[in-house]
Amino acid sequence: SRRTLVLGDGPLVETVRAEVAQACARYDGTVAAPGDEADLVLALTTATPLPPAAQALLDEPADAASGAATGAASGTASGAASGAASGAVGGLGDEGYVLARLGGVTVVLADAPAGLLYGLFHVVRLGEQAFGADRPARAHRPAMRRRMLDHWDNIDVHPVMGQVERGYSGGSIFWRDGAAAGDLTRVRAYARLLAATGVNAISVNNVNVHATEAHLLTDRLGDVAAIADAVRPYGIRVHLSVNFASPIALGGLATADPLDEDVRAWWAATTERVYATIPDFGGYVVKADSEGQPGPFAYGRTHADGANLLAGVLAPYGGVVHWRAFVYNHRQDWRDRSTDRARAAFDHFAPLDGQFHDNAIVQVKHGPLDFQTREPVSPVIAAMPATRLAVELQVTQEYTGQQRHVCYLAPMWREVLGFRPWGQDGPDVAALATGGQAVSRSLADGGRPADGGGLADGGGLVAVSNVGDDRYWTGHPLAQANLYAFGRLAWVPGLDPTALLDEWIGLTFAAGPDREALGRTLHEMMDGSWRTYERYTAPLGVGFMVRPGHHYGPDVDGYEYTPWGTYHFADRDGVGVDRTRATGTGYTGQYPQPWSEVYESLDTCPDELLLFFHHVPYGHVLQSGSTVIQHIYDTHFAGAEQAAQTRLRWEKAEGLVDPALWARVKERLDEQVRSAEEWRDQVNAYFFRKSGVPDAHGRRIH
Ligand code: BDP
Repeated sequence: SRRTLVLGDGPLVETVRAEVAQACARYDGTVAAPGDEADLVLALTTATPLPPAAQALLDEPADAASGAATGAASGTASGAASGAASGAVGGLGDEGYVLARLGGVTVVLADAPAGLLYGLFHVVRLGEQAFGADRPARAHRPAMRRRMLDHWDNIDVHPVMGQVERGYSGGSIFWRDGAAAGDLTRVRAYARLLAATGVNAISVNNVNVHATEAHLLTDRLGDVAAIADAVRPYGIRVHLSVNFASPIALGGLATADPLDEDVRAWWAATTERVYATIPDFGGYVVKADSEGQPGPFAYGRTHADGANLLAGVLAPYGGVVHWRAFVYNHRQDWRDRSTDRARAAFDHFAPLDGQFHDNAIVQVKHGPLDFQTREPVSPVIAAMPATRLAVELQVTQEYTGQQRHVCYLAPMWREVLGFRPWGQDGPDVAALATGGQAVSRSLADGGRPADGGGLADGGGLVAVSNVGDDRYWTGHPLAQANLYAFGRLAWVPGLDPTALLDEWIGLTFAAGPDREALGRTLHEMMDGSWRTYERYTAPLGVGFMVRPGHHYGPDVDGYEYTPWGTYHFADRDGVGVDRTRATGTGYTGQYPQPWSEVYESLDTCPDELLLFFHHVPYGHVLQSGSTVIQHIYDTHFAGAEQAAQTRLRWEKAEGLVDPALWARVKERLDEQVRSAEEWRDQVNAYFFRKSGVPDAHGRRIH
């Protein structure tokens, strides 16, 4: 039995104490008192007297940080920066900690209580390993300062979108029957779950702020405060999505013009009340001038004007505004081939670089379109060196199988985070979201952070949550891995997605004699599942062959003649969107070199993005050696086949796992196999009929 000692004061330290007491009760451990012998010491550096092992740590310098082990491995700015900051205890920041095993004692030391909490969860991740051989002291700090989940939850059940927009896990954990959920047990459990992954911020309502939800800012603020109280013990701060037209809708003003004095006064007074109620409130999230939401365009103002209005009123309290760059015309004319939705965010935002206040974070979707299975990285991320940018991912699987299909997304996110907009010698996306571009660029040029440790603050990482009141949290139990991986990547962006998957499997299915066999099965089912999904859905980066509205399942021409700007332009000769400078929309010009050239040229454009950038004949030969049409057939047959194999693996695992969980996954896999075949048959038939080219292997195309 393990003896654990916790030293320090403050509410978060109380959380650590409670966690330890609970674990001791479950695993037959003991809560030690100061002066007792202990196997595990969790202590604030300010606690006195520290036990000898902890004191020894304070006297010795620790290894350079692994907070951005990323970095260390891949040479990014985040790695270089944390290396530059001394690894010694001290300078760990609000959330960092040092972990070591010295003379038979495992020690976690932190300067601030949140660090102790994250250190405890690190010990939990290690399990018995934490008590093995001596381990040198290592400092761990989060790469991203803000690691945030946005909930697209409504209080009311929306007639079209349901309660959770793009939610596939039941109802909201925050809201029920048109009001706040009375019992916050679930919310507390969620906070604990998130803290264990490293997430430290949530936004509690939909970015499409409907009438009822708008009131969360004013007369329903108490409900937000209750959520803040429930998640605070786990180091999580609450943010709110607000409607840009609130001064009109809630304040009775005639305008929401960001430069109007009364509008500013209304926001200032409202924000003052918010902070009087929730002193550690995180800030506002805004979707403006996008898909029908109000915004500054109505008053002839820019998005910088809009964002700065809110940044200005939040600044006195240390709050931030997350201003989304997802702005485009959703009523475009499909006949007009010169309008390219992929260009929109850059065209709107890049010219505003340098105009945003320090506490205005421009939140950019990782791809230029909309969370497709395969997109290039958004060029906005490299285009605003004087702006704090957050990168937005979608954990909820709107376009990747809606939590009915197995689709482990960390490999995709890792590709996004590892993308280097200026080529191999430049910083990657993780470094830009971590440290801000100015710093990253100077590092790329061989420089160092000015004071040997102080990084400019990037905007961090944000994702749309996939959680609901479902028994397994995420509908598909295996979709939990995406939630877990998001938090871990926001803390250490360089983590290997496969190792992360195994970590999640090990922690989630920890018990039982069949643990290893089950682990192997899950690994095989999940590791390549994103690529499998890609194979049987829209080909070669062309995207959006989904059913309009709910976006589930194939609909080859579903969006082709609509105003949404998401087209594939398939005809009898070829398919794909010409986004070149030479003959197309010029989108490739939004990238710096070398990508601008790489994407422009048919010879160098990566196969998986070919149809995103080029319109080509069906007989065009890919770098893989296959033609486009044959690639479509081959991948669709293979993808559907792989889905069937995934189900087979699970069928063989019956009995290795809780029967109810097994049945839930099985039911989802049945649907995945059905849906994958539907995708295969529709996409193959469509391209066969368009092109008239038969399958080289003579397989039957329906
Ligand atoms: C799209 C979703 C829509 C969201 C929108 C957004 O279909 O429900 O409101 O993104 O990010 O992908 O605002």
